Amino acid sequence: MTSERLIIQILQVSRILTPKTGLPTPITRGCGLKIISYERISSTNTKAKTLAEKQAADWTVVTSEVQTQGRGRSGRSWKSPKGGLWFSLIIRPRIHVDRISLLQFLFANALRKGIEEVYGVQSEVKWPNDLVVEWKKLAGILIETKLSGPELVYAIVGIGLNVNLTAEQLPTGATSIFLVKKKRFSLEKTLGSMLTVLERHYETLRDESAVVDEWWKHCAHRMKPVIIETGNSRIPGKCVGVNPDGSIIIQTEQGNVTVPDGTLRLDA
Ligand code: BT5
Repeated sequence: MTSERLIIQILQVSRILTPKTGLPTPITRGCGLKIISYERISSTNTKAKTLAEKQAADWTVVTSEVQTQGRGRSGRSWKSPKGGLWFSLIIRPRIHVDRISLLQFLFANALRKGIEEVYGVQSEVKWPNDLVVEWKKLAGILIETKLSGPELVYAIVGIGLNVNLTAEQLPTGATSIFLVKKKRFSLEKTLGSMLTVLERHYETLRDESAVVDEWWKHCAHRMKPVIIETGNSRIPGKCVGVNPDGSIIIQTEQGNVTVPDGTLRLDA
């Protein structure tokens, strides 16, 4: 048997999200979290997508102890042995397609805060979707979306956080909460706490500049020399900002260049 359902749990989050004065519709309807847990599954993002297609509710969460085919961006793989938090949220925010990229900054901010509050670990954000501690990757986020014209139908927010993993279980250049704190945490309890923090941050999606400012304030490579590698080019320069559309701004000898996607390295 490759996948086994363990528990379906409802975690009632304490707050109902309400619209701020003057704004027409709430981003969410207010929600209880339904958590669907597996022992072993190919990818929580893939499973969440199937459930979203079957009209699963906003803030349904799919988690698995092990992923056999955990996914990163652009077909890369994500190592997911037992000991990490591997989960995906189905969200249906009422936002225009132009604002989808903000989700990546919003969830990175929320995850950074959750890691600080729940595990007592200070991390920084790294473009486009990582959480790092001293340049070692602690967590990654994979956001996949379905659109209908200018509307977002749903987004799957996949989060991989190395909690109790040892150095032998991790790829080079990665770290875990265990390696930083020298202690292990209950995955079940900390998932509940992390989800509460994520939900609390969700409403900040309304405020585009606050989301981007918060991200930039905690950016590991703010105003530092970096190299951005894209499919066919390598752009060295100083990182001088990010845009709400998810792109990064690099100051080069030829002027500022805006790069929509790629992999960032420090130019040591
Ligand atoms: C990411 O991709 O960082 C997004 C990772 C998202 C994983 C979650 S787990 C739950 C959900 N279900 C899924 O199937 N996926 C999501 P990217 O920026 O492309 O980084 C991928 C690269 O990170 C790999 O090529 C490795 O170099 C490295 N890597 C792989 N596993 C890692 C791990 N456990 N910790 C740190 N780095 C890792």
